[in-house]
Amino acid sequence: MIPSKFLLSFFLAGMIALAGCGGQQTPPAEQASESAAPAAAPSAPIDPATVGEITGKISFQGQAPAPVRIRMDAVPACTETNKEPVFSEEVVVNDNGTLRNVFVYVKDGLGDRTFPVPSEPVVIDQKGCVYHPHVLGLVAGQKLAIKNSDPTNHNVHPMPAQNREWNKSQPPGAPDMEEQFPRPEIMIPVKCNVHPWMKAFVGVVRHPFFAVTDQTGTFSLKGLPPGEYTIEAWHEKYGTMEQKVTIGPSETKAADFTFQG
Ligand SMILES: [Cu+2]
Repeated sequence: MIPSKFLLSFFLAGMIALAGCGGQQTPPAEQASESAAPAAAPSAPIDPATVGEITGKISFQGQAPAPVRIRMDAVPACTETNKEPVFSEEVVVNDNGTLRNVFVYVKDGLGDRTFPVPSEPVVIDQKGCVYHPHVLGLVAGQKLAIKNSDPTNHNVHPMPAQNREWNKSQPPGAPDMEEQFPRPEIMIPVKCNVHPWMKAFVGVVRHPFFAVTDQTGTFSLKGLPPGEYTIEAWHEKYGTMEQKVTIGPSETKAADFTFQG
């Protein structure tokens, strides 16, 4: 006697075959999930209850280079704004032995998560023929508002590799320029075609986890979901360093870097 289970599966197989012949194009289950995967894999939502933080200090080791004074005496419109001598910001070693103007960001580990672009612009000002700030970060697509606070003409000229290059003149009193960089890029140098000493660097990332070190030489990347991250620290003269940091739910971990002078 043929077991009834066998008969049942035989019957079901026949039904499926018939359904297939009847033109009802129902793909097998595995195939369906496979083909839907790329589009349907939504970025895992970030649970605010379990987010953590990566903090760190960017130390400088070695002999700090002597400050380099910027000579702009030939341009009165630049000097009259600056009551004090102006020094290059290429290397700024803080009093506590840390390094300023280091761009620190999550290089890897966020998977396919997407993040909203902040509606507030990031502001860069040209004042005393110096860019303020010298190093800044943006989310890809976020607006960059460029001010000219000087009584002289500037020519803003970003030189990206991944984004579109442009250069635009901004006369004194002109309204702020609003620009954006749609693609992530570490880092975009910005120069002024009129004043050769003017330099700034813009870091463009696709998420909000970045920071620029100030006079404390420290950084903090808050609101990170638990995970394993690659953190990169970039400096315009000393290059890049990276390290892996794993944070568990609600954990704070340190990622310190030391740049060699
Ligand atoms: Cu200029």
